Amino acid sequence: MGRTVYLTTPIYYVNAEPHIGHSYTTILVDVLTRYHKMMGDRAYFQTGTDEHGEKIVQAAQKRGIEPQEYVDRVSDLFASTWQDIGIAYDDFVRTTEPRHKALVQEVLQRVKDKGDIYFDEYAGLYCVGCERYLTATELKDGKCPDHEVEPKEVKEANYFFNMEKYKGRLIEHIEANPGWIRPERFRNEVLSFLKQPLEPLCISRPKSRLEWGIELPFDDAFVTYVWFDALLNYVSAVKETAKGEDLFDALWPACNHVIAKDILKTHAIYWPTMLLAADIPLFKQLDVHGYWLAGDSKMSKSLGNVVRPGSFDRHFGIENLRYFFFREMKFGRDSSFTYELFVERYNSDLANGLGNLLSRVSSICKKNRGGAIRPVPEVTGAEEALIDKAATVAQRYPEHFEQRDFHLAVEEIRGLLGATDNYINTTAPWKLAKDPDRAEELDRVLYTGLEVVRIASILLHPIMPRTTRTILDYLGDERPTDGSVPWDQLTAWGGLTAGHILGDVPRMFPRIDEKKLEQVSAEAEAEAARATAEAAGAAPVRGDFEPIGEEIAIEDFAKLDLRVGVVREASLVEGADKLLRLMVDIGEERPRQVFAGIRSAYPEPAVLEGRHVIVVANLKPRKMKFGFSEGMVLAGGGGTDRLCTATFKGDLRPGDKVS
Ligand code: ME8
Repeated sequence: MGRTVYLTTPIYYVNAEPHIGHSYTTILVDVLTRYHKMMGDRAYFQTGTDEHGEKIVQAAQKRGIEPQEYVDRVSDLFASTWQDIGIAYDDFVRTTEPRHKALVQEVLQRVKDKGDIYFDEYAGLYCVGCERYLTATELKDGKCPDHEVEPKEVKEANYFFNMEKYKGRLIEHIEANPGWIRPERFRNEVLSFLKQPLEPLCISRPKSRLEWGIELPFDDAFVTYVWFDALLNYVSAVKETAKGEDLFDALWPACNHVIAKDILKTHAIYWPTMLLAADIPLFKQLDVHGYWLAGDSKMSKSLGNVVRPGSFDRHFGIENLRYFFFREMKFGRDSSFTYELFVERYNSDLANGLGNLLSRVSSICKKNRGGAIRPVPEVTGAEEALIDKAATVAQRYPEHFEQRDFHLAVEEIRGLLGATDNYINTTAPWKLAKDPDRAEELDRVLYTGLEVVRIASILLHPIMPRTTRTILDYLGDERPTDGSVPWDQLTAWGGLTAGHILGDVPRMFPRIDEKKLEQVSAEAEAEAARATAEAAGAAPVRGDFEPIGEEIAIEDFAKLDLRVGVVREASLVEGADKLLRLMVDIGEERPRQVFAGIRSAYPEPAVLEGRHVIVVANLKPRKMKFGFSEGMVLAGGGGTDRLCTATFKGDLRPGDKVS
């Protein structure tokens, strides 16, 4: 086993749905995790949601629901979005969980006992969007530069944490560890900020103003300020993981935070001073990236210019977005996100680049060699140049990843693919195929073209895991990329296996045309207009959540005649291992016969007898092998092991309408 790495994303506020900005950091950490695993390291990936604070309460109030119900809903949305787009995190922490609350209270007590927390009165300018007091120098035209709203003046008695006491030790640490905050620009920014005295950090909110938070262990009239609470997630969730393990000693020394620059101050000043006060060693690394911009502004829910990961995935494929992220953004700098730019990069690098190289070489191989990969041929100067280039790219790739120069790694892969494209154009295998005397040359060119695609797929694997797995399987390289095969071996020239027969060419990276681009951009604009109106205070025009499938109108729904049914008889169906035969009474002369695919959940069907269910009563009867099915019974959890019929609590009668 190589090194251990503990990678974290920020825990996101649940006042907004996940958008492309959050997705970037989460995808970045997912890619880093996969990269480390491929290199043979132990990588642990944690993300989660930040659920306390004023703006969460405001968001819940706006929807007329309790904060707990609201945070449950949006936290689930974050977790399911990450799962839907293939993010492989190890733990998802929520700040409303008992494991987290307990640690926050323990740390507060410890710091209080040390004398670093005191009670005082304070007046300042508070930005609810940032959930912190801003200093006058941070304002732009009197407004918060990130949220473009004027902060409000707040004056109240609260508990304060004496950050100034730890400033000297923090400066020493930053100076002694030049790479601790990366890129260097941000390190310098922090050092220059630390030249001024550090104002005490207000770490409480009186319950009279805000009840939604973790109660202070030493004063039950107050809750903990959301940042003092949130930052501790990085410790609480490894002290007690979701599986109940204590991984703190193993992981904490290897903790690498990844954030955007909006939360630099909280992570580079609040957090380390908190750790010093709590006698917890400092984290290992802070990596800070720039913003994805829409036009000139940071993409954010409050500014109403968001792009949602789920809808992006449906339109264009999430792995293509992952590629775009890594190709486009220089770590630490801002980058623009537009659909036009995405499509341009996709078409040139993936449709015309990697995809085209794979399909043109494959089709010549299939046409002239029956798809068979021949043994590694003798090489000439032209191939040697490519082999050297591939070796250099593979050798520098980990250096670029370690330095967070991801765009350079991608640039070099593009260079390798471009050089191979030129090589194919020059060697013209389609011409070689017509000349039987040049069979050996053809073998060499086909091998070289496909071997470069294989190596490029290994290199792109952390960025596009599913897509590259498809290509690697197609090329016959089924070796695992989990570190069990050393990196040098995976990327060494000659990995294609002689004798492998190519199957059907996977249809990769179809070109995206103008029409599709226009359609998606128009939808995105409409969505942005809706979100902007809502952010400006208008009542939600429609629910915040994206439609899961195709939307239907209320008139479509009204066509369904749903009725309460009571199961009178339930039995197995011979010769159908998924079905049960139910006789369901919906208040008609005789019960209806319904065949339902729920046998896996009810191996003893008699338990259903007497149960109230929902029946689709106006479904056209369907003739089946075993007789007519005269309706449908609704069940939840299809495709999972949680399958069960929908039922009622309450005194309903057969035939009652369900609406
Ligand atoms: O700040 N470009 O949560 P948050 C790039 N709860 N990254 C972006 C982005 C954009 N346009 N928009 C968001 C919080 N992000 C706190 C964190 S941690 C203890 C508490 C990403 O929901 C980026 O990682 O406002 C940024 O730092 C984070 O989302 C802010 O998420």
